[in-house]
Amino acid sequence: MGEIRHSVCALDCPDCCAIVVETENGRAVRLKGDPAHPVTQGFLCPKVARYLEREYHPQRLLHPLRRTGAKGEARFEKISWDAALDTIAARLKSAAAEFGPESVLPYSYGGTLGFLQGGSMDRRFFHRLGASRLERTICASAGGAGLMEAYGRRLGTPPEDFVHARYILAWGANILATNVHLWPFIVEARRRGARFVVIDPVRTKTAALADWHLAPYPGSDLALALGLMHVLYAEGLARRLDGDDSLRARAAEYTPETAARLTGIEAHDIRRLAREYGTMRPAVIRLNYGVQRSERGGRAVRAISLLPALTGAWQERGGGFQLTTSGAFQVNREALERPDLGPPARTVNMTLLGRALTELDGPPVQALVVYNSNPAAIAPNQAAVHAGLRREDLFTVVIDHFVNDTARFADIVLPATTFLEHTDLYFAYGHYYLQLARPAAAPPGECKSNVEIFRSLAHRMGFDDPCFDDSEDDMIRQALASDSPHLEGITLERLERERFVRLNVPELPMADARPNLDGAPLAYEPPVESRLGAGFDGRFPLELVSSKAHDGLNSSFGMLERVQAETAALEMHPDDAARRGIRDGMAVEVFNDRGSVRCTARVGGTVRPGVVRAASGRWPSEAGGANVNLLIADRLTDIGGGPTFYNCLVEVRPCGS
Ligand SMILES: Nc1nc2c(c(=O)[nH]1)N[C@H]1C(S)=C(S)[C@@H](COP(=O)(O)OP(=O)(O)OC[C@H]3O[C@@H](n4cnc5c(=O)[nH]c(N)nc54)[C@H](O)[C@@H]3O)O[C@H]1N2
Ligand SMILES: Nc1nc2c(c(=O)[nH]1)N[C@H]1C(S)=C(S)[C@@H](COP(=O)(O)OP(=O)(O)OC[C@H]3O[C@@H](n4cnc5c(=O)[nH]c(N)nc54)[C@H](O)[C@@H]3O)O[C@H]1N2
Ligand code: SF4
Ligand SMILES: [Mo]
Repeated sequence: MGEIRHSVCALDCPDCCAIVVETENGRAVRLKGDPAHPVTQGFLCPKVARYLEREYHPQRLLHPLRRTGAKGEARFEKISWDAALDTIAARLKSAAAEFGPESVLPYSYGGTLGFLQGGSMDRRFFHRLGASRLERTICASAGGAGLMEAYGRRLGTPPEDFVHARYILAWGANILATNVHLWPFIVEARRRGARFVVIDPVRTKTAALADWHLAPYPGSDLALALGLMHVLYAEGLARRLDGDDSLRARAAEYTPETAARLTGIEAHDIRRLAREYGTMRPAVIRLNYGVQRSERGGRAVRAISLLPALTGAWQERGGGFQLTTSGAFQVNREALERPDLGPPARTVNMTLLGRALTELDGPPVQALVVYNSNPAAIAPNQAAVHAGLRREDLFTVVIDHFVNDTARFADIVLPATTFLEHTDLYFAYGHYYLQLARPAAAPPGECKSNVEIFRSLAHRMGFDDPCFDDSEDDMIRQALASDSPHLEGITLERLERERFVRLNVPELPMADARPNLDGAPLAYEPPVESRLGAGFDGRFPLELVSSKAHDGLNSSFGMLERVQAETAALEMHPDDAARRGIRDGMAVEVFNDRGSVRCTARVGGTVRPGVVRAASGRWPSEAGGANVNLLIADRLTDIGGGPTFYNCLVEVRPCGS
């Protein structure tokens, strides 16, 4: 029996699990869920239960590398840290001198949800340099904007309270895959008599276990929400609220018959859903991020989030709505990120990276520093992203655990530590516990943490502001020094002792929120790239949904064979397959005017006719150079400037036909 350490899963997942790590001689040998954590409850998802396969994978990056081949070829030689950091500092300085500091672009996202490794020394570094500022929109900004429009805050029903619900609606939420620690609360609620309903265009594992599964057309949720409001108002199931005239008027337009035409859900099912939702109390909606990755996604979230305001569900324990809990973690981000260190700078939307690298001028992007993200795999408009990364005059640095698809294009690649190997402070977006983790295992090879790397780079650039000498603990204390009541009484010492501490968030976090009931912006129009839209003049009749994989997490597990197999599959309805001469297991080409990707057909009952589904997170390098993001436009959402991954029209044919 080895030594027991504690850690926190840093992956981009609402659950933010507390982990018990068994170690031997500095090496982690087993990971388990912490039984003391109220949401982790002693178990991990299958991905992270086996995380050590990734942690100690033979391809784990252990040393700094310098490119020796052409961009994209992934030919490198090993170099020292000194040589790597000197090169980077020299190239960033020369780009800033010749083109101005805004020619440097940082690119990072959710590789880790730790405050320190996710956004502290790195932000200070780029702010001080005067680099372009990245708008981090790739995941949740449309939904976030929808919620802010509706309530001005981003809080939701705590997961523990789902046990008190009598009606649970999982709306664009594949709980078993992406939020599995909510599941035990749902199981318990159902044991006590709750009804569990799923709204998802795909018959996911979660949908297959529901009491009722409704499959709307992708991107049509705003119409469905308005149809539900119509019935709630018409049948006296919605409260009379001040200032709701325009919302009532808007909802009046969306009769169940109109909503049925727009969503593909039968009018009588819309009536029944509204009646159940309006009468079985407490009712809670778990909305996840599936809905907002579409052209009307932000306003769809706004409309859905208003349903509990109409029925009064926010006022009931076990009722309400959860998209995210992240708005509660109001640490002192200014102190962590220090935007005051440099001049104001232009912003670049990360969803438009392909255009930023190939079209942006004044100044052009001359240096790109990527960490905590893998844009060559996960960004839309992949052809432009790859073309940009291939530019000979672009200097690219990638900091990662692996030579992933973006690193294949890099001039310098730096080896980073994983969450098991560094200190961090964690927020969650699916519960209200703030957590601290200390290193549980020794970093292999020469891996260094993001904090350490950006600290060294700052010194090499000659940035002598004292904040670049801050230790991890200094920064945790600065982050906790917030004036938010949510953080009152939470100190580093207390986190050290208790590891996870519940924020001071009221039991009914949204009971006093004042909803914005303006119905004017809520008109629904089908997405351009949808069966009712005008995209491609009907030449590509299938709607592609590239939602989250079970065994992978974004592209982070793309080196594992079972994830490669899962993400290579294209789910099709038997009628669509038969019409195209496609049988289960056949190699197929998925294509539109933007390109073509090879997949393996899985013919079955998970999708309705006209919809195909491929799990996201495949490594382009394992798929002939591109994944489904080659087919996906960089059209932005209605609000929030987010991507529209789940509105994509394609056609499918057998390979070689
Ligand atoms: N196993 C696993 N877990 C993950 C991730 C992962 O890659 N794998 N990724 C993490 C990340 S980054 C995030 S943001 C979260 C996301 O977590 P989720 O939002 O739960 O994941 P998604 O698969 O994006 O979307 C959820 C469901 O929405 C459905 N959907 C797609 N389009 C629509 C639509 O128009 N309307 C409706 N009603 N439903 C729709 C999809 O079919 C999918 O089943 O998960 C995190 N957890
Ligand atoms: N088609 C399609 N595209 C999608 C999505 C989809 O559902 N479908 N989902 C979108 C969403 S919701 C998201 S959030 C994005 C996710 O996209 P990304 O945020 O790019 O997520 P990953 O691809 O997993 O890349 C995270 C990277 O961070 C690295 N990393 C982890 N920890 C550390 C660390 O401490 N230091 C450093 N330096 N690196 C670290 C990992 O090794 C990994 O390579 O993808 C988006 N793209
Ligand atoms: S459920 Fe989410 S937070 Fe928990 S171990 Fe898995 S990926 Fe990490
Ligand atoms: Mo995400």
